[in-house]
Amino acid sequence: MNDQSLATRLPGEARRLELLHAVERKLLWLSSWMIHHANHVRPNRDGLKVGGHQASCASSVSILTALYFDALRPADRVAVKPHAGPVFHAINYLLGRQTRERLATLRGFGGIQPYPSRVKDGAEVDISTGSVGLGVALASFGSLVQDYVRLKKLAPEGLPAGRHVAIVGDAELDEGNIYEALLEGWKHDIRDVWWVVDYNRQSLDSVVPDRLFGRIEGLFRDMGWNVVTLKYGKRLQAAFARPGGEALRRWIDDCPNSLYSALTFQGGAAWRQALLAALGREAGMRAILDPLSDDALAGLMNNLGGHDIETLMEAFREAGALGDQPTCFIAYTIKGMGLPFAGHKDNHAGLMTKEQIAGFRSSLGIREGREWEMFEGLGVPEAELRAFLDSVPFARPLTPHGRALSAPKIHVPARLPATAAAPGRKTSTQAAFGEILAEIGRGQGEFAELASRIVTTSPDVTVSTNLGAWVNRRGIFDRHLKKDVFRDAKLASAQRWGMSPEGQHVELGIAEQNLFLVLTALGLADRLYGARLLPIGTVYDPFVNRGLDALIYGCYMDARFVLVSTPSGLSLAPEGGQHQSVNTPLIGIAQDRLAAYEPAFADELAVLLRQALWAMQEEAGCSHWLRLSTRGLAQPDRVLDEAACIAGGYWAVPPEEGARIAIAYQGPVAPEAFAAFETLRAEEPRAGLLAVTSPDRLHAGWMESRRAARRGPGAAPSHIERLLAALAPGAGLVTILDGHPAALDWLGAVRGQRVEALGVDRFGQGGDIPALYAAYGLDESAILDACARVLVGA
Ligand SMILES: Cc1ncc(C[n+]2csc(CCOP(=O)(O)OP(=O)(O)O)c2C)c(N)n1
Ligand SMILES: [Mg+2]
Repeated sequence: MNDQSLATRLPGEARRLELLHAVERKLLWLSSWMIHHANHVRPNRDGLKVGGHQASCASSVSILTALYFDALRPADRVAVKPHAGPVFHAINYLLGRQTRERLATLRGFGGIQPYPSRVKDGAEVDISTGSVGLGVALASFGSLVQDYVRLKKLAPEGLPAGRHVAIVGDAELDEGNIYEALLEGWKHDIRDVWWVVDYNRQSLDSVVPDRLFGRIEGLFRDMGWNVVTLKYGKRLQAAFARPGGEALRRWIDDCPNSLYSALTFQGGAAWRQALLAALGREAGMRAILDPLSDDALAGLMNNLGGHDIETLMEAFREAGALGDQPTCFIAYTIKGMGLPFAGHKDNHAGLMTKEQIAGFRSSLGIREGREWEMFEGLGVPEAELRAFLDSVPFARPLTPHGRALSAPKIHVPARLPATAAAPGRKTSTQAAFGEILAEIGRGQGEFAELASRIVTTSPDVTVSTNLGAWVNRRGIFDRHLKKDVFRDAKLASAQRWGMSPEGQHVELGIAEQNLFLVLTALGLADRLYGARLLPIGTVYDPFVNRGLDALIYGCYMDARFVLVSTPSGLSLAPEGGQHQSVNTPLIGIAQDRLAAYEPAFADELAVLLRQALWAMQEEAGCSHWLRLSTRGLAQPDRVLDEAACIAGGYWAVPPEEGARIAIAYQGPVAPEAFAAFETLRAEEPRAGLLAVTSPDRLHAGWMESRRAARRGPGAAPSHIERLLAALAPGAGLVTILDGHPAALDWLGAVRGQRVEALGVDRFGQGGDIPALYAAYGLDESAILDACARVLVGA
């Protein structure tokens, strides 16, 4: 029987299944071949293993086939488990969204990334994955943001709502952030989210413990999720329906994960031996087993739900028809399914040998030299498969411009409202932040549009980071209207806590990873949901570390947000060492796509917050981080050099020609720096006082100008080079900040100057500011001592 006659004989749905099986085989081959090619065919110049995850890809091929070629719709947003990246690229190749040439670049310089990356692989990737657990959680928070945008009618007219789907490795469910996201998702009543667990019972190192999933399933149900377990495929189900079949089912159900994996690896003969030993005397069992060849028996035992396209399609369709309840599919799979190391516990990074891939190739009917060809070896007429691929619902364009949406910029007035603190009066950067935001929150005049697009979020530190007044004006977001019980009962409270779809603050529980994931989802709203939001998240500065991987992830995705971390450093004195951040200025320097600032005064903050809201919308912009403090400082009376403040620093007191020394300060230690400077000036009248607003921007500018200089002559000097040029070449520098001294001591390298670096390099402790600044060397006398040392060159 040739293919054509098969096509005409089978009714539509059955033929569709045939075509899906062809696609499934092609994806298994292409993902295996991409990895093989990268490791064994492409020249290797450094002898390093290139790597890749053939087994992990094979495990998810059927799930991805059923999703992409049947269940998904164009507006759906997907997070593909990191190690199935090659399958994802192969899918796009079949859908005409990836070129054959690019497939051959996997893991190469400028090529396809090992793990799907929005920024590097392009807009086909909805959600980057790689750090396990984060992409999964982002799928949930994406649905929250989609609701936020749609309920406020900010989404483009006619753009349909999509479902958020994550394909999840089972070991990802060991990551704590998954459960944080589940809890938060429950609180926000998220909907239309699917997590499809590729339940191969294997992680990187080994086999996942039995019974764990019973627990995990219960957890999902408790959080209001629908749980669909796909344990058996159609063939196994048919076997169970036969006499003796129940015993077979029981045996499989009781079989430890590690034994099942080992038998899968060993194949048909081992299966037969094990089954006969355990069940040989059960009535009907021989009738099931005996007619099957070893290969057919292995095929039957491997017919798990997650490898059975029909079972998967049915499950997705049924769940889709049920409504928008979040659903977790636990799809039983075999890691390495269809490959020589199927089921072997060490297969995570295993690669097929040249002989094995050659055998695999010929078993699929693919001729040598035609490995990349789309229709090679499928036994399906090309025209029919092409027509099928063209008809795939997900292949329909979401917009005429593809999957990447965009949204117009929001006007940011040239100047944000000033604080009420008059010159000479004390205020802190944190208080000023709350005040400025509250003023914007009035939404008056030129601030109306800006106010409507700012969305704030905070992990249970909304009030203590001074967002309270803003929240009182703009309300808390919830899909449902929830009254403020205290207010309705007329009980006095400074906070209004009513919730509604109009609210513009997303209140989170204390889970900093969730904060950064929500900021990430909000910060991609223009590209994912067609509406521009201006997200601002607040967190205590030390606890940036608690969510750091998610923050890095958000930056890697090029999400755009403003992070406000406050309070920071020893300056929050009585709170003690665990709340006193030390390393955050260094993170600010090191983190790509995040411009980190630490203003000292309210006027600087107003300029920098305005800059953040504007620059985060620019094509070549990035996210911004403002490290703030609760220490009240007397506000200066001056006209600020805004451009210099944005570029990272300005001379508070410019040095005079031939200056032998300068003090460079950052943040809330400004009064100590000013006081020491006054004393210093009595002896060194030409000395300068440098206000640093961002070691990160200064350093980035310096690096950039050095790179430009390496490219050729004519590179413009960086901002810090221009600033320091005012000093005599041999002048010394004293640097000081309430944070790690390494954030500023590099200033000495710009022109080869001697540096005395003051800062905090040990855990803090409780106390008041005078005691702590004295103990950690941040007070006036410590600065003057450092000036003396730098002047004498000791
Ligand atoms: C946060 C993080 N920790 C560790 C790793 C290294 N790692 C990569 S895959 C993996 C386990 C994968 O197991 P699973 O999620 O079950 O995927 P599959 O079995 O489908 O390959 C680990 C620990 C990582 N990518 N991210
Ligand atoms: Mg696994």
